[in-house]
Amino acid sequence: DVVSPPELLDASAAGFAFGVATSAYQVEGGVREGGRGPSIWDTFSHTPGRIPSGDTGDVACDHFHRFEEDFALLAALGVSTYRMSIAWPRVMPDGRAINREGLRFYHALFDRLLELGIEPLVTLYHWDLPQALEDEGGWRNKSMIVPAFSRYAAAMFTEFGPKVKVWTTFNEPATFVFIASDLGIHAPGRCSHREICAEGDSLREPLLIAHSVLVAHAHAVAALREQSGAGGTCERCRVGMVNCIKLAAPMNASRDADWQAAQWRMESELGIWTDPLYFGDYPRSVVLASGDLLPPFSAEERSLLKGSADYFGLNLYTAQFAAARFSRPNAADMGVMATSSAELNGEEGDLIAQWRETTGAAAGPREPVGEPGPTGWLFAAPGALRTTLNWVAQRYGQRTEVIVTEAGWAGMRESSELPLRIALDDQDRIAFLFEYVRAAVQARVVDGVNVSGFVIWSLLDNFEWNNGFGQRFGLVRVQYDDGLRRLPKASFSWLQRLISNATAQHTGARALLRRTAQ
Ligand code: PNW
Repeated sequence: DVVSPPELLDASAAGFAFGVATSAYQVEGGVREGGRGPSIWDTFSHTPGRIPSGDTGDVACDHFHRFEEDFALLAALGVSTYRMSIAWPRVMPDGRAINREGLRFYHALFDRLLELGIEPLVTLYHWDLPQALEDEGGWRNKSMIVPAFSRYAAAMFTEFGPKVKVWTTFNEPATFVFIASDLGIHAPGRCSHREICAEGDSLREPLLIAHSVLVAHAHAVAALREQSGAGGTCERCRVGMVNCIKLAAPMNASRDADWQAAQWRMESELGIWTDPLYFGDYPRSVVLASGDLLPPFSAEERSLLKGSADYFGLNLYTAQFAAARFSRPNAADMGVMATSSAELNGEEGDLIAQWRETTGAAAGPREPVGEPGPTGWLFAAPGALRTTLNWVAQRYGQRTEVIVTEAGWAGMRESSELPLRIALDDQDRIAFLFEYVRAAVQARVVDGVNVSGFVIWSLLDNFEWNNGFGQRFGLVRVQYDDGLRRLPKASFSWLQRLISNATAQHTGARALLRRTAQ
């Protein structure tokens, strides 16, 4: 019998926990209900000019009132996992004092998910910092924010530990640190102007924040470990961090320097977050290149950080080429560099410039890889997922569990001017997801990477940050101008079929094995 590729895909994807994702500010709405306090995203979206479309998350998908309906969609899809986030300002309006009403809202959500047999994968921080804490310096104020975040985390583990077993501390620090505090196009919108950056050096502040975020992660995980033992309130709980990367691909694959440039970008953009979780410290290349802009970890922090992830959460959307800007053969070998930025000048000084460029601080030559979509940044590059999964396994060990926590596509023909019939027939999203799931299957089955789950962004069209409601990532369309009606797209039915086939074949294969064994 010839097995057609889709069937093969179904069979091999059988072991994946499939899921879909959302985040609080992007879907909930109800920003002034249930005792919720303001977050930096409320402030940001209500500041004229910040979000070009003028959109805000005030109502968003109104998930706050419609979660029952949305969870019925999850059940119909057949996913085993639902990735979502808790809005810190909903459970702690000022970032510190508990709001019981907020807790009740999330209890209701988790109860319903568990009734449906769906495992919640819960992010503590998907960018919606309580405004009150921002007023005290936010992530720039390490001695304030680290204890505040770990108290919040500990309170959530205690409260929801019996219901939620898989936790994420942070979603994509790279995005909220560099995009928000450097480019200034995400909340709180810092440093879009040089004059508000310390010493006019736009990297100092993001690197200081990066450091605070990692230390806050380490302390939150320590709090979880105290509760996750036998008999603890968060018994058998697991925790990790979610990071994103645009895979860096060498522009000229036969040029060593381009491979080094690509590796450098992987280390400075992904390794900067994930090396500390596995090795207890930043990549050497990052430490050398950033000099005194990046605060070092104390010995205690290093030991808290090392081993602080039970799984590797990977958001992988796309890829970009990397090319060395230096003709000197070992220019990208950071081992030769001075350790303080003050010592760096001349050619080495250029490496700092390159570092800025590769971290997104300045626009640089970053040719996209793949097929363009409507967003400007998201090009379909399924091979990037397989390669990145292999990069992770090589660097952190083949047994490192990886969950693809996000992959998704904004549709080409989903704008509101087009007839619904066309907008709902999202064949481009199906093609994208098919290739990405297959890439993850190949990483697992062929390459032996320990990929355990595949979560699609997103269940619903939602508030796409600085792009407002214009970019639609949902498997389900939300009719913003027609009562927020939910309309499943073609990709919804496609995923439904994929999951039920995969499950059936998994069950079938197990039954067969049992019979053979007898
Ligand atoms: C993610 N990249 O951000 C976020 O986690 C979601 O909240 C968001 O809605 C989704 O992607 C779609 O944009 C990303 O440059 C931002 O590769 C940038 C990238 C990836 C993910």
